[in-house]
Amino acid sequence: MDEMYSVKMRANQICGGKDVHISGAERIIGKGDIDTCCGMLLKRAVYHSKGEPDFINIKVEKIDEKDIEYIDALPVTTYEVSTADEGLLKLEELMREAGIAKSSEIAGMMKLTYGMRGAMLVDIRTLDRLEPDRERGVRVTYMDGIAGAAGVAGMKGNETGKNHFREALVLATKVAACPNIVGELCISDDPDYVTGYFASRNTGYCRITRLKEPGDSCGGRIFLYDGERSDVGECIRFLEKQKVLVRMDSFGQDKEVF
Ligand code: WAQ
Ligand code: MG
Repeated sequence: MDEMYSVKMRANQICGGKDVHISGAERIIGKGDIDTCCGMLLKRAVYHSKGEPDFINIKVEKIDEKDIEYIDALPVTTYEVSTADEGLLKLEELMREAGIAKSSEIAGMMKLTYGMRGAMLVDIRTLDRLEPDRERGVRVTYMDGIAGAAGVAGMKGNETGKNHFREALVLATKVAACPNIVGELCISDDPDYVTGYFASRNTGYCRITRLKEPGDSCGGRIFLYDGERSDVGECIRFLEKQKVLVRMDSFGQDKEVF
């Protein structure tokens, strides 16, 4: 196997003295794809619909193949809804299905995620926020998808390599495999991407076709924690540090998507 590298991109804008997140991405690729990958991620940052970044950071790091955990992608279900309100109700219903009682309070917390680079980590019993840095949130890194015969996973998508669904499925699969995480809520902060999801080991990856109105740049993620406080550190370590490749093969090598 080719030597493996982690590539991370993040782009920020300085807005009234405050750092605002514009774009970020995580990849795990072979050595031969470093230049293509960096080029695509740079393009994605520079031409982002959230605005022009003041800073773009690309970090390339060699990783050891032995440290990578392989996980199968969550099964996917799509729920068609016609309004954002209907979508939010569906989101709450799915949370309850996953055994989360305080679903409407948690859905309401999505309003507080604006501008965060990472996700909120919320205790489902107390609704306490568990992220060490609440402005930044917890950022899941070191993951990518592999799609067998489709070649280097994730090089497909639009001209900047962005494929919302594929990247979200990779992230959600890693998060669902994390100890003590019982669910995840996500709404894109990209103004024109209105499909979001709820994901968990119980429900799989549940796409909801409308969770906000077009043109709205609000969005974010909440990871739902159920466990002892003493285990939060291990949970965050897995999210931030564990190297994961997600097998997307069950999606039948759909070259359009992957
Ligand atoms: N770790 C933690 N939080 C993240 C990460 C990460 N690696 N990446 C993004 N976030 C948070 C951050 O607050 C962003 O503002 C927010 O999530 C949204 O990120 O099936 O595109 O990259 O079609 O805009 C859902 C796809 C797409 C649904 C979600 O999210 C579908 C999307 P975005
Ligand atoms: Mg975004």
